[in-house]
Amino acid sequence: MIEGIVVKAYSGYYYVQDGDAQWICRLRGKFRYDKQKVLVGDRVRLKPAEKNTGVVYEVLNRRNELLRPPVANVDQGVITFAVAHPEPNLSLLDRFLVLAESSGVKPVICLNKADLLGEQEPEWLDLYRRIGYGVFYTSTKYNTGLDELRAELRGKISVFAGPSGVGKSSLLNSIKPGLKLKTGEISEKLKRGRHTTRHVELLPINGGLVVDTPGFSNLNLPEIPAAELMHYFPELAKFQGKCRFTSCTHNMEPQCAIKKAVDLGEIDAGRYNNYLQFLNELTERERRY
Ligand SMILES: Nc1nc2c(ncn2[C@@H]2O[C@H](COP(=O)(O)OP(=O)(O)OP(=O)(O)O)[C@@H](O)[C@H]2O)c(=O)[nH]1
Ligand SMILES: [Mg+2]
Ligand SMILES: [Zn+2]
Repeated sequence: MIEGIVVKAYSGYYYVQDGDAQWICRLRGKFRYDKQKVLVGDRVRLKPAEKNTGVVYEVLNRRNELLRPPVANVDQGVITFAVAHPEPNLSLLDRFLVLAESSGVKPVICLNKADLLGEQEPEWLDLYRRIGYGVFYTSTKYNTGLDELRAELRGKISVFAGPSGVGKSSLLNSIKPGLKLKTGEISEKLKRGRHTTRHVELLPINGGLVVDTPGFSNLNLPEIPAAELMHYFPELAKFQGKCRFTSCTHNMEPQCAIKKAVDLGEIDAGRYNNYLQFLNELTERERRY
């Protein structure tokens, strides 16, 4: 048996990477009966057949599983925004961060199109750095920050996510010349009414595997209990157990350690507002079901 990673799935064929070799596989019949899904990113055992074909016999345990895009065993999410065109939306960034944290995927933040602003990075970027997130400030025009980002991809499965037009595909093209992912102007994308990037595929880059995803501009919060939301805001999680009431949701309750920290400027008010907005959404959802 050979072990490898599913890098692509296409009309019933699974492309399994094992070092430099790629095996084009069918699934063993049992998968159909068990209704077991095989995802891009899965580690599988296969039995070789003729030439470079084979049959997948077994899927090894998954560490995690993303729904959108459907990828298993993701090490990190590179949440990408642009300095401008399109303007960064920090509420959407916080949504991506909550989604990644709750899926067991380490998020890092990439702010692209640095050339539109210059050397001085926007202040909010440092806020996220201080919270503890890895931050990359890049430009595919001036090739800034690309070496650092490239190094971060080594030995991992990374998913690039973020709104359409921020330059996810352009970044990957710059990191690995010859990749030739399609890129485009936002205006052209809107005209066509769809995104440039579509298929889910793990691309080998710099000793790592990377997924380029189509951008999206809205994102539902994951299915997490409202009471757990604070754990996905690392700077709020630190205050666990410090409020007067153990059931404190850090909203209206008196003697709340988090509200106090916001008043003192220890917690950023914008982040806290996004927390409250997400809390409200999750509470509404719990009321409906
Ligand atoms: N000024 C500037 N423009 C950039 C930079 N990187 C990419 N662009 C431009 O931004 C536009 C969108 O780039 P894409 O790479 O297609 O964006 P994307 O995030 O992959 O978009 P989707 O696939 O639709 O999600 C293109 O016109 C790029 O040339 C950059 O660093 N600076
Ligand atoms: Mg793209
Ligand atoms: Zn509280």
